[in-house]
Amino acid sequence: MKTKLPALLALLFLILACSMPGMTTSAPPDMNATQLHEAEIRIAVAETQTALALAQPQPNATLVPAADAATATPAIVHLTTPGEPPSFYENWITDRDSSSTAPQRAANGGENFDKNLYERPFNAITMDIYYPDLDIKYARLDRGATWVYLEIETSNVRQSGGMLGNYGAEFDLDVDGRGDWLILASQPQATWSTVGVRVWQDTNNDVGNDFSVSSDPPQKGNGYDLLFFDQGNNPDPDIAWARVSPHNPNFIQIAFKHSLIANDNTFMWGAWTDQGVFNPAFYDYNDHFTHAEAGSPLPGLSKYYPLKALFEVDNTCRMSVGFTLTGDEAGSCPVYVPPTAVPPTHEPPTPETTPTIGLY
Ligand SMILES: [Ca+2]
Ligand SMILES: [Ca+2]
Ligand SMILES: [Ca+2]
Ligand SMILES: [Ca+2]
Repeated sequence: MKTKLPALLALLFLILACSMPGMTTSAPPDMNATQLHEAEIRIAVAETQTALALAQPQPNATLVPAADAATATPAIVHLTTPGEPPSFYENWITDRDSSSTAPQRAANGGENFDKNLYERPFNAITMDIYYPDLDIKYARLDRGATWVYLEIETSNVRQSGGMLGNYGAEFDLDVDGRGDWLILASQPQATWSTVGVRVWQDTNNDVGNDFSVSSDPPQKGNGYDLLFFDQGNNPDPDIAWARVSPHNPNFIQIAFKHSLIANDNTFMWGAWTDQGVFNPAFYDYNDHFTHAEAGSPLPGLSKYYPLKALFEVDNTCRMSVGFTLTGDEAGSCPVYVPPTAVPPTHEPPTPETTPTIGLY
């Protein structure tokens, strides 16, 4: 037996060498049985470690395809950037400022759930957080040669600083009370950018359910169903932009190409901030939620107070562009005399106890 050991050693190491890339092919000539056993153990351990290593997820193997995919995504190349909005906007909407009633955990009017009008810049249930950057005070619009400019003036920047909600407007091109386009910009930055800017379209005219503007849950349709423009991802990457006004940190400015709305010059529009639900497929919210589900920001409506499923949202009544508002249009703002005068200082009528015409 002992005389055959060198031959066996040579054969074993030859086999192992063939199965272990990188292993030396030369076996020590004077290795005894104990040394041979130790060598076998070391080789077995090495093989096990190699097998375990191969069985581990290969970080580089998984990261490389992701990196390749990212590299393969075509970069968005912008050709046209908005200029400066006008110093005077052709169209104005006023909205209630709830900063003064926030300590009472209440909206300062401007809420009519049954007519799709909300004043809810608060968190749900406790209503102990008031978001001044979600509280619209004014909204303005102006049509330029290429761009339509919007400016949304909020009560203030968020307590933690900045404008951290989603800001935009809804457009009803055929004045039937059903919104046709919705633009919302998330957390706009200091300079014009398409990052966070999205445009939705309602392609089957079911925003508003059976009765436009008026609350008639349950919602049967799919609301805004087409994400038409997603942060520059569109054949035209320059359709819609947003920024914080360089002149005021609590003003949001949005610019979109007039061609987005087929250069329409007679339409209705209203402004939105939407953080809590932020789901265009649920528009109109007063069709998706019942009043009881949505809650109310008005303590006087004890049946519904406080805010529940519909929260951290504000919108305005709708103003006309290209024609004189009569006040009878669905979702219309009340008609003032003169209509573009300084915002009224009188107290508004009590919501939901007076005709809609006086609410805004
Ligand atoms: Ca408001
Ligand atoms: Ca419409
Ligand atoms: Ca409706
Ligand atoms: Ca739809």
